[in-house]
Amino acid sequence: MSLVGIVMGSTTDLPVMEKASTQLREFGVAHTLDVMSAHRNPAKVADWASGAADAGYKVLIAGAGRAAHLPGVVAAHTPLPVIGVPCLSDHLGGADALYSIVQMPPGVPVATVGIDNARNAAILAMQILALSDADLAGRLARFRAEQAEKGMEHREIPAEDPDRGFGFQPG
Ligand code: AIR
Repeated sequence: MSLVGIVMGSTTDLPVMEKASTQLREFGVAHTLDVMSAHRNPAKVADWASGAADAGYKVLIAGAGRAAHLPGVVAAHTPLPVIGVPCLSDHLGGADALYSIVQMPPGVPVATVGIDNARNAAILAMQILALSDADLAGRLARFRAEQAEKGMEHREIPAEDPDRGFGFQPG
């Protein structure tokens, strides 16, 4: 059964939103990907979002660009937590979608990640799922440990060669 539902406003968003799917696959979390627009397919969006909890989803990820109303509309139709991904378009550097998604008025929140940061949306979804799933919590802990390992570098710089150590490529 799919635990995470990923939805996006257009196939244009697919290259970004696929990163959420890739990350969830790496975590071994079953999920679905759907494309539907909040203004081109409003009835379909309402239908999908209002049925999501009964369908077994636990978290929804919604990505859109420009006047990115999809995450807010999805959140309006479900009690499930919704994570919004502002997608970069060819105007305004993605700030249009970011502000649209992050500025939900009080009452119906959308947890918003950075512009095009669908990967973080998947990790956040995993963290929510891990609250009630010890196995997922273990996978998340391993992911954190691997990440910590990759992010560190240690070099010994001999005193007689003061230039070494600057501009090195971590290897
Ligand atoms: N969009 C589509 N319907 C509602 C919105 N906000 C967004 C898509 C995409 C952008 O408009 O999420 O990021 C351009 O979509 P398209 O289909 O015109 O290329």
